[in-house]
Parts: sequence; structure tokens; C-alpha cells
Amino acid sequence: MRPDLFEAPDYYNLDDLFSQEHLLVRDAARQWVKRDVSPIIEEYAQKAEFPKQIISGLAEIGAFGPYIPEEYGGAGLDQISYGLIMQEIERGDSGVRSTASVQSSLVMYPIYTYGTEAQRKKYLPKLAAGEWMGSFGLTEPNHGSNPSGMETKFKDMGDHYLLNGAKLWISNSPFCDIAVVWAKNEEGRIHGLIVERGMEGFTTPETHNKWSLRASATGELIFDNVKVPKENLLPNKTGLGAPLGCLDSARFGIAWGAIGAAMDCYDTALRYAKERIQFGKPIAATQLQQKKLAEMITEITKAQLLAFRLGQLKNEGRATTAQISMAKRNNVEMAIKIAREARQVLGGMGITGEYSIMRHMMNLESVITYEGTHDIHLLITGADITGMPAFK
Ligand code: TGC
Ligand code: FAD
Repeated sequence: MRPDLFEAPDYYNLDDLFSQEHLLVRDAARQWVKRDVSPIIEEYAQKAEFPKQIISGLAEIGAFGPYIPEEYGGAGLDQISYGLIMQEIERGDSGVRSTASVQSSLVMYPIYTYGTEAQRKKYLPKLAAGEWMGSFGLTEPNHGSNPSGMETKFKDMGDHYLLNGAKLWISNSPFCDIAVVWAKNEEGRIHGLIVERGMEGFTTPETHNKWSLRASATGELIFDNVKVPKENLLPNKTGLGAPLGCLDSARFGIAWGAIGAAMDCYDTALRYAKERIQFGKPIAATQLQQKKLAEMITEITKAQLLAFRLGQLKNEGRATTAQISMAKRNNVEMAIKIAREARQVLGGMGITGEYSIMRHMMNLESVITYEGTHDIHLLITGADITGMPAFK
């Protein structure tokens, strides 16, 4: 892969709206991605392996639990800082951002929000430091968009719970130390349980042959009569709203992250178009390529403004699930369209690993599906504006 020459577009001077802290946090993440992710990520994506050596760097830039209070090892930052960190990481690779999203929003968030003080103290500092890695098990083989139908269940055995079932498509599962797992009790009520690697009957087979998110490890979580200690139940919220609350946080991060992938594709295409000479002039001087580039920067700018306002609302505790859905849906679609257009600007070179665009494009096919598909987010908006849910 070529040297990382990335220069971030800021067409509407958004930097003027960020605080000094936002800019410091963002620039630290940006520099880290340039130094530690860009030089190796293509190789790891090609060999379909998560680069575990970057875990400590992710912890150092505050990517694990950015908004978790410092007393539990988090960075104690606001939601806009969290968004900016996700943007910068996904500028490098969506799979790396996935690892950070899962650790922060899907593992640390539920432990912090729904857990006991003992659970917070036991797990959060190690997760923040990257000493332990987590995964989040909601999706099942027969229940993706409709998690309320989940079949994974647990039984109260007096001194412990007995857990049975299977989760599919789980980011970080092959190497996770713990998993936050959503399962039904005997009354059919959904609860969160912390399952630890090493518990008998708990296995995490890897899912192979992915054409997307190749630098992220994806797998299953299988529970075959796993004895889970009673103190591992998350007691402070039950029902589908508990995992959906975690998704609000992760989807917010993706709304920002997708901007990073789009920025990288745009920046690469702009530089290439200025340098590539055909018919005796740079292709950037042709109207067709300018149309592509001008539309890209327009869409990136709109997505940045959407994310920024959503960040303000989230900081005030006012961002609704439907507002988050709209931003996730819009910004991921924006990024995938830009990746497809940018790839064309590079002609044949666009399909090679010399440039990051094709990798972003393939990654975004997962991003547009996970954390709620593109269709489901449209239906969430539809239900919000009409008051008539059309899922069923
Ligand atoms: P519905 O009847 O709408 O709601 C059930 C209960 O939940 C409450 N609720 C929420 N509570 C908190 N936060 C939210 N965001 C909430 N949304 C809903 C709701 O009030 C209700 O409460 P109650 O007390 O009345 O029971 O549920 P439904 O079964 O009709 O489903 C709605 C639907 C389709 C929107 C939802 O299930 C959904 O979002 N489906 C998509 C599934 C999904 O996004 N899965 C993601 C899996 S994790 C993942 O992909 C990680 S990838 C990470 C990475 O690698 O980066
Ligand atoms: P389905 O729900 O079967 O949907 C198939 C199609 O039907 C989609 O186009 C969908 O939009 C459409 N559809 C579904 N319902 C409706 C409806 N009511 N109306 C109209 N159309 C509908 N899950 C986790 O729990 N944890 C993870 O860490 C995780 N990581 C993932 C990593 C990757 C790489 C991928 C690909 C997925 C991951 N997922 C994870 C799972 C992800 O959240 C699901 O794939 C997603 O929610 C969709 O579920 P599904 O794949 O079963 O598709």
C-alpha cells in the first residue's frame, strides 16, 4: 500500500465548532491511524486477520470507553469526542472501528449502565486498557433484524444459571475474553449475562470466507449447558430495550465512523484525479470527474453537519433512537456511494490494494447491514413519523 497522505476535508470549517479537547483527541487518533494502522491494514485485510498488535494503541488513544468515567478506566470524554475517535479509526478501516465500537458501546456501556458496582470494578478497567476484549451476542441464526424472537435461554439452577443457545455474526468473538450475551429466562424475559472465556461449554468458532471486514474477526458464540455464576447477570435493565439501548450508542459511533471511510475515499480520489493525466490533461480537469468529486464533498459535508448536531443532542441526553437511526442510515449510504464513485475515479488502479478504496467499499457492505440494516433504519424513521410500526 502507498504512503498515507490523507488530508481531511473540512469544507464548512467545522473545526471552528469543535472544542480544543475535541481537536486534541481527534488529532491524536488521526496521527495514530497514520502511524500504526495505515502501514499494515491492507496486509491484514488480505490475509483476513485482525491485527492484535494495535489493541494497546486503541486503548492509548481512548478508543475503549471514550465516554466511560475515568474512575472505571474510561477516557471521560463527551459524545462528540467519541464520534471523532470513531471517524478517525474508520478512516483507517471499518473493521478496526468495529472492534472499538463493540468494546465501547456494546460491552463497556451495558456493564457500566446495567451492571452492579462490583461488575463495573471487575471488568471496566481491564476492558478500557485492552487487557480484556469483549464481544456482544444479540444476533442468532434465526433472528437477525427481529432479535425479540431470540431462542438463547437460561434457567435458574439455584446457585447458578444454565445457558444454552447460539449467537452468529459476532464481531471479536474468536478472541474475546468476555461476551455480553442476551438471553431469555424461563418467563421469556430478555436479560444480559457476562460469559467468560474458559467457562465449560462456551466456544467461539470463527466465521471464514468473508469478502468484507476482513481485518475484523467475526464468529459465533455457542453455549452448551454453560454454568454462569449468578453475579454475572446484569441486573439493572431487562427486556429488548436493554440491548437496543446499547445499539443506540454503537449506531451513533457508526454515523461518525462512516464519514471517516468516505473522507479517505474522497481524499484518495481527489489526489489521484489531479495527478492522473489522460488525453494530455489531469482527469480532475474534466467535467465528469469534477461532478463526482463535487458531489462527494457535498455529501460528506452534509453528513458531517448531521453527525455534529446529533453529537450535541447526545451530549444533552436528547438524541432519540430515531434520530440516531437516520444518521446511521444516511451516513453509511453516503459513504458506500462515495466509495463506489471514488473507485471509478481511479480506473483499474481502484481495484488494487495499492489504494484503500476497494477495502472501504467492501467493508461498508457490512456496515450497511450490521447494527440494523438499511431497511430497518428506514422503518424506524417511518414508525417515528407515522406512529405506525411496519416491521411486522
Ligand atoms: P419494539 O417493540 O420496537 O421495542 C421493544 C422494547 O424495546 C424498547 N426500545 C428501546 N429501548 C431503549 N432503546 C432503544 N433504542 C429502544 N428501541 C425500542 C421499546 O420501547 C420496547 O419496550 P417495552 O418496554 O415496550 O417492551 O421491538 P421490535 O421487536 O418491534 O423491534 C424493533 C426493531 C426492528 C427496530 C429492533 O428490533 C431492531 O433495531 N432490529 C435490528 C437489530 C439490530 O440492529 N441488531 C444489531 C445486532 S449488534 C450488531 O450488529 C453489532 S455490529 C458491531 C460492529 O462490529 O461494529
Ligand atoms: P435478516 O434480518 O435476515 O434480513 C435480511 C433482509 O431482510 C435484509 O435486507 C433486511 O433489511 C430485510 N428485512 C428484515 N426484516 C424486514 C422487514 N420487517 N421489512 C422489510 N425488510 C426486512 N450481531 C451481533 O449481535 N453482534 C455483533 O457483534 C455483530 N457483528 C456483525 C459483524 C458482521 C461483519 C456482520 C455482517 C453482522 C454482524 N452482526 C452482529 C449481525 C447483524 O446485526 C445482522 O446481520 C443484522 O442485524 C441483520 O440480520 P440478518 O443478517 O439476520 O438479516
